Amino acid sequence: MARSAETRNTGTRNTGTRNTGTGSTKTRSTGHQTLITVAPTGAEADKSAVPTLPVTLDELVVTAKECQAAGAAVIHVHIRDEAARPTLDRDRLGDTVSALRESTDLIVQLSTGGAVTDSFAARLAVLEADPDACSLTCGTVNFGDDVFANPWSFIKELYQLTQDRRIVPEFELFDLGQAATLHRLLGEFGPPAGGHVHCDLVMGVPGGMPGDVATLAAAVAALPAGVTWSATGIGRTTLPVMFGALGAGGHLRVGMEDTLSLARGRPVTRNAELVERAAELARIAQRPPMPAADARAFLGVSDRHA
Ligand code: KMH
Ligand code: ZN
Repeated sequence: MARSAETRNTGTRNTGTRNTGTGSTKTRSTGHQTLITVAPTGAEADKSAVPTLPVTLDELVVTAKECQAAGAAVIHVHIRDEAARPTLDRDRLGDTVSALRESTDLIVQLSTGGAVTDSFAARLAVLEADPDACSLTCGTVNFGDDVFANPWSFIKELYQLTQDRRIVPEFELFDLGQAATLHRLLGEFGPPAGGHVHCDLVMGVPGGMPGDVATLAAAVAALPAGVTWSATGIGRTTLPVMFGALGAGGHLRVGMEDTLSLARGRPVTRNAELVERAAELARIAQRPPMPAADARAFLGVSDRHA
């Protein structure tokens, strides 16, 4: 395999050194800042039960601006239709990418996970909206009472499309075995667009890996050498995962896709509350939020504003 160095697990991570198999080794200081991604909407929460969930384009843009001001650099986007149901409508996705680019500097990462009911074809077609980045989940996982399907055939097709279109993937891992699939993907198909591998550990999904510090450490140890990673804990696992990730040199994803409470009896009213809390903890950890411009260089996202 061409990328044996990439896929070898050397146990050294979070050093800020990238060597992702592009043929050049670049050293970047990454450990002194925290990349904060906001996932404001998701596909699961119900607007009628959570009226503060941003579901319209206007609501999403307002949320994005507030979250950028609070310290977010990336926005992980799911969109909704007129009835606030999840959709992968091509035109709506395109309008969303344009509006977010016009009104913020955030890196626009579209979800290719969609909802558990979305077809593989519709999920692949998300890339036609030409986002800066997209999520790419590295395996199938039980998802509450449902199944979030990501067979190898889909993963590799999606990955090659991201390479063709120069869209930077973020590798989402919901379970430890998905790290093995990430090794296989990089080994067989080479580095992603932008040359850098960044993962997001999505922890605490019922059916996926638990959201605790021991599992976080095991997941990080299973990643390919030289990658960077964020973590998010669903629901009550939000805080343990956030504290663990900050302590281990990782980055953070927060947002109403993942948690709807700040504490028992304190519902989230604005995504920015979650970003503000993450940013404050990052500052306490002496790793302040990474500005969007730095995040572009860090993730290898080209500046499509130019
Ligand atoms: N909504 C979940 C089924 C992603 O955005 O890529 C999948 C998900 C992952 O949220
Ligand atoms: Zn998502």
